Amino acid sequence: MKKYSYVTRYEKNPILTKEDIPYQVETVHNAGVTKYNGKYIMIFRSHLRTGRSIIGLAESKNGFDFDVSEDPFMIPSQQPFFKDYEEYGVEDPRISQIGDEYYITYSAYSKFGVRIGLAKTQDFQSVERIAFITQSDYRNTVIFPEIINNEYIKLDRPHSDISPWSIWISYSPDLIHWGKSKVIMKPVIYHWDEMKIGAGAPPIKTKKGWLNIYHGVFPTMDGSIYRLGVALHDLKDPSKLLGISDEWILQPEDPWEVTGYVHNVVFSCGAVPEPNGEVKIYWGGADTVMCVGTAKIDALVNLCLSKSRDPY
Ligand code: BMA
Repeated sequence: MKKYSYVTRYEKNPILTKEDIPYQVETVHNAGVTKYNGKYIMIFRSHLRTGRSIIGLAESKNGFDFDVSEDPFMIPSQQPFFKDYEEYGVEDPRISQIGDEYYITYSAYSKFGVRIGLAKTQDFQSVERIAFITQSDYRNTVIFPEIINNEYIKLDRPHSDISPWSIWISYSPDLIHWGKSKVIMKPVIYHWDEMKIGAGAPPIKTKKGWLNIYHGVFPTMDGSIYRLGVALHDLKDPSKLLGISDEWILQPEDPWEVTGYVHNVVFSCGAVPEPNGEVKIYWGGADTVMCVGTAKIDALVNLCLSKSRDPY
């Protein structure tokens, strides 16, 4: 039978489970991944038995076999101010390299809601908090890995009852002060991502546009299904959507994606483009384990352009 798959799963998935972690955790999922010094660095979320999350670090020579660091990489901050907004945990990190700096966006949970923290590192040994770059209730924030028209650009996903879980764009001169925000993409009824959408990996530059690997949620009588899809943003004006694939590229199918801490979830925070035209896509399976697969960047771009739905 012909296989209609855009993403080829790595045959040895899952690539990281809680058994691989040298400290006590219950899950390993939703990791940001980047290349640093010729290696792949993964920073992943883990639930503790308190139900709160921390972020660990692993590294790899080939992007498939990862060694985990002895200690967590980010735990809720004890610094004044940051402390107030991270008390309930740090989640779902994404990494964007701009020049020599690696910027990390993460969800910070506290009794005041969930907002997005921005931190930076140059060596993945120490990490410095910069600012919170949203109020609450925001998640799924990615920063474009390039300054465009003299501005930093981010996508994020505020929630409101009138316009639930849509993707917005904002601009900043310094990564701290953000403005000119506008909505660019919404979940649309009777499509695979009709309930919620959110940017996944930081956008990847291609010849035809910025490729945004995002997640879409579909409600069923058996709960929600988290899948991955793709959208293409204009290179010079990323607020302009050139195409949004009306088909998902990955859905929960392997046993560790279908069953786990939260069943029926594939959720990506990181993808690494390779010189051979492929992209390694990393995703959390059922909020429990880490998985990886490869896709052809051209095929994903063509999918956005050839089977497109309207942005809202
Ligand atoms: C979202 C976030 C993600 C998680 C997903 C599925 O709301 O909490 O971190 O992977 O739900 O549970």
